[in-house]
Amino acid sequence: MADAISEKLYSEACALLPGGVNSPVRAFKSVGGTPVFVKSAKGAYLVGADGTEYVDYVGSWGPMILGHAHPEVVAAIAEAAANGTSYGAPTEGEIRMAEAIRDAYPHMEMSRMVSSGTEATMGALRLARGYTGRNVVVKCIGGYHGGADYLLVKAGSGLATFGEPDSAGVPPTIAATTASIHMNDLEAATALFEARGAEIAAVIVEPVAGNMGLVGPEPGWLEGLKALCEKHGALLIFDEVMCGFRVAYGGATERYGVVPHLTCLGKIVGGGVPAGAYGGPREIMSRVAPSGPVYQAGTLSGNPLAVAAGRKTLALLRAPGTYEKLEAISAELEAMLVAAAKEAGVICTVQRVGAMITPFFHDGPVKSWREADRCDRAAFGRWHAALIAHGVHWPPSQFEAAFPSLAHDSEALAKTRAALGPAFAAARG
Ligand code: KE4
Repeated sequence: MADAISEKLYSEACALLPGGVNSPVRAFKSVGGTPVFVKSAKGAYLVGADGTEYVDYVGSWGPMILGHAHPEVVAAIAEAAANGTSYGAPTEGEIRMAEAIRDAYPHMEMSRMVSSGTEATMGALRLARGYTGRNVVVKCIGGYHGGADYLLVKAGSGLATFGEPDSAGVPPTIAATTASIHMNDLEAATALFEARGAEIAAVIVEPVAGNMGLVGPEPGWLEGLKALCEKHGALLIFDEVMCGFRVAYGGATERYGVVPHLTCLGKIVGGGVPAGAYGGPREIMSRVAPSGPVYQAGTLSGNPLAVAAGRKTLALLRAPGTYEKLEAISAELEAMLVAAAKEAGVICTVQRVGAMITPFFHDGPVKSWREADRCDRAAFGRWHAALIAHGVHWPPSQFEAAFPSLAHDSEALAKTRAALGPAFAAARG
């Protein structure tokens, strides 16, 4: 239950913004109740409209890996802003940003900055279609890659069939160019390629999925997808918008050692300022306008504020010991969740890869949407409401990952631990 001020603000917002929000998941629709309106944030904490302090695990859905309002990131943004917020002309900073991306992801010899993860995946997929001359893209059921029409697609009646719109406004002819398979189902991927391989431009996957809840790649999944793409002349695209710079400095590619043909980045790459990027080998990226025929553009792409925030964030993440510290924090959170669920006698499978974590109210491992879809959504909703009531701001959906940060110190974790008891008691119903 949110505070009275958030309630009032929400009713005002609903008169002016669809669902009272500027992005659907923020509306708490899948968990019920009113969203907390945020007044400020610092480190591991949000301050709600009524002054209530929350330990925050949404972290702006991933960007705030350093914690909110990191003083060096804020200073970098302020310094850049004093020199102008956007020029619409090239800057040296964009070169240094592309170098920093290449240092983390060596296969990204060239990259193009954009202003969101959606733009990054749209750019990469148009490039894959332009590069291969093919039209079909393949995604995972339960995978999310932003709001492009052909990505808002649900699986057809059978597996590996072509998509049907998963949103109003998406023409069936567009949805039909997208095929869906279950994550970690290499058999389905192989069958699809054998049936339609010559038409497939790209497979786009979250190598570590966060948008069906946290689901990691089974051994051989990523390697198998790459082999299929190479065999059939398609491109493998890793959508690392969420897991990039989070599951390792070099993301899933560093963690699992599988190098895709193209990578999409977002969230952390902009340090909390709107930004995204896509990139890969020069041989592919040189097809992007103006050096090649694949058009893609953006007024604020690579703007000085995003570049300043992104470069400072990546520089701070390169500090020695960063990912060991993040791993220790995330492992402690995982242990707390497991212990509290056990203590309450609640069936809950906690899954984690690095600093991405989800408690699934499901008996047994979740390896794809097949299992995720069988979670007890009502139990998660009760659990989430109790966390909010006890000062912990957790992603408001069973099908999202939570994002511990480097700012989640022992005090923040202790406050979280104290809230988990009541939360799992509420989940038990
Ligand atoms: P944006 O256009 O929202 O910056 O990025 C789209 C996107 C692309 N790829 C992946 C793997 C993503 O997770 C996202 C966006 N993630 C959601 C969280 N599930 C953002 C939160 C929201 O939609 O408000």
